[in-house]
Parts: sequence; structure tokens; C-alpha cells
Amino acid sequence: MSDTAINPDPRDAQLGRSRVVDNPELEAFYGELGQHNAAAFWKRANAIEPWEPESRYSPTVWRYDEMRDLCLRAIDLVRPEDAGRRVVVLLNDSEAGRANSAVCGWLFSGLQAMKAGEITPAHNHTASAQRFIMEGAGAYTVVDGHEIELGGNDYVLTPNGCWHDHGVSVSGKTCIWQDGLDIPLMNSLETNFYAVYPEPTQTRAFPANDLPLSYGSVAMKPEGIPAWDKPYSPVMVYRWEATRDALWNLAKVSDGSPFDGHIMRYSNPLTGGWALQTMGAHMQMLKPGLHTKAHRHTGNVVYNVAEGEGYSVIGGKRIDWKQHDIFCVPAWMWHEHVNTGSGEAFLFSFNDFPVMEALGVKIEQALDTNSGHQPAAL
Ligand code: GTQ
Repeated sequence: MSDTAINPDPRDAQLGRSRVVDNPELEAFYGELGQHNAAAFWKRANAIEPWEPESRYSPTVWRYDEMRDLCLRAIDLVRPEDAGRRVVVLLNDSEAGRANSAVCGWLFSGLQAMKAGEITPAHNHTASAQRFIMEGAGAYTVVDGHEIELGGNDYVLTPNGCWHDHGVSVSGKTCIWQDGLDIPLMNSLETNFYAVYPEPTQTRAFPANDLPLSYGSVAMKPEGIPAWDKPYSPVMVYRWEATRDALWNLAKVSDGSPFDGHIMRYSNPLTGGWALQTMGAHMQMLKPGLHTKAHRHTGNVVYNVAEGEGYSVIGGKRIDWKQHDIFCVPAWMWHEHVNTGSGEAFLFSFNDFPVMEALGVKIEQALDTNSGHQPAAL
């Protein structure tokens, strides 16, 4: 919240805002209210009802060069069986980030590192999880008995309430992937439950990759198998090659979004909606030289550079990025992206938009200048 004492907002002088001038009698009254677990609304009204959202989170970047080394150090220091998950948590560079274990807003993120032959013990929580695979070979996850193989730049789901365990096959290579969970949201809502599976890993109850092979084709809906009745996407993993092809195809026939270039949602193919109930994800493609227009919206976004190089300007701060760097856009902050490389840049991102939409508070605004760019930032 802005400190109105230091930096008064002239709009707060008008009728409809709190503009009471304190005097000794009022001060005494405030003291009395305090003794009854009560307070004067007008003392805090302008702070708790800001004119527009004021994020407690800041644009933060995590450089993969540095984070990768830290992940490899963690591999030498702890076993996944003892750590629960061997994860380096990404903390937003803010008090709220450190206090809430948040990468940004309602979102948690961490880098999970596993060696060939290791497993993460099977567990279950009300938090939803999703992963973006950055490097390695032989990674897999098992979601409610369905095994799914994971390749580079694949996006994979672990919906709320599903049993899940992960691992890297004995013949694989050290893997690092980014986890995204709604842990801060679940803890704020006081809805976070956790359980461990009776065995370290789940028994496979289905053929490997059965869900993506059944449901992974956007235009074809499988028939003759039991109907999917869960509130999340049955695809479970969205493969990189198919995602990139979808964007290339879109770019053949469309100019894309002025704010995001060519952008596609990882959707539940049965509904067209988000894949998970509380978190959404996108892959976007920025053509060489593209400089998007600035916009802002409610909801928080965490980006992982799938390919390419460039920079983004977020709330007036320039963040240069290259492959697998991670950065975030806090709620209601202006942002724009620039591809400075010679090839296409691909940005993976995940967000809390489904929550904003479900609550009717997904609000978006384009920057109203001729260029569309943030004037102070460049
Ligand atoms: O794999 O479900 O990075 O529960 C942190 C907490 C991953 C997971 C994390 C988790 C998970």
C-alpha cells in the first residue's frame, strides 16, 4: 500500500474518500475502539480500498546459469527421500514473497532437481501443481496411476487431489524442471491438505502415456472409452514439438496479439478452458524484432524462457532474458516484451488467471499512448 502520509493522493480529498481531520477527541475515541478489537474505518479506508491494485510483489528475475548451479549443489547435499522434494524455491524479491513462499502473488515456484535413478516419494495435496521441463532425459511423473514421460519444454499437470510421484529412469540424465503450484492461494484460503502414499511410488494402473495419447489431439475427442468426468484437463502433458507447431501454424494465418505476439493457452480440450482450476498456462512466440505494446491486468504471471533472447519491461524495470531464465509480472503492472534475437523467442508462462476469472475480477488495460510503450522505462 502506498504511504499516504508521505505521498498524499490528491484524489483522496474528494467526497467519497476518507478525509477526516483528526483531533484529540477522535484520537481518544480510536484508543477506546482499540480496546474493543475495533477501529475507525475512515483511518484505514483509503489504504484498504486503493484506487487500483497495488501489488506487494516486485518484478524479479532468476538467471538459469546461477539457479542451475544451485540446483546441482542441492543434489549433492540432500536426498529427495529426505527433502520430500529436492526443490530450490524461487522467492519473490519482496517481504510478501519471503513471508508467503511466493514467486509472485498466489503462486509458488521452485526448481526440482533429480539424478538418474532417483524418485520423489508419492504424495497428494489440495494444491494444484504443474511443471515445465528445462533439462535432462528420462524424467517421468505418475499421476493417479498414469505414468507420463517428460521431455524438454513439455508442460505437465498434477491437478489438485491427485497422487503423484516423480522420478528419472536409471538410464536418464540429471533433470531440472520448474514447478508451479498454488500453495500461497491454498494457504490464504486455509484449504491446504497433504497426505503421503502408503508406498514410496505408485503402481502403474494404465499403459504409459495413456492420457496424452488419448486426449492430446485438440481436434479429436476419443470415444468408446469411459467419459472423463474430472474438472481438469485429461491431457496431463503438452508436448513441446506440438506446442511449437501450433504457434507456427497460428502465425501463418494471424498477426497475433499486440501485447503478447502469438500466444496459445494450454487448454482442457474437452472444454477449451484452462487445464487446471486455479492456474493457467500459455506458450507465446515473439517473432524476431517484435516489440509488443504494453498492457496490464489483474493476476500474476511467471515466465520461463523456452527459447530465444530478449528483454521485458515490467513496471518500469528492464529484465534481459535468455533460455530458461525465469521472471515474473506482478498483478496490474505494465509490461511489454522484446525479442532481440535473430530467431523466434518462445516464452512459457503460468498464471493465476482462472482464479481471477472465477471471481469476476480479471481486468485488463492497454497503455494509452501513441507508441503503446511505457515512456519512463526505455
Ligand atoms: O511435486 O507436488 O516444488 O508438493 C513443491 C511442493 C513440488 C510437487 C514443489 C510440491 C511439489
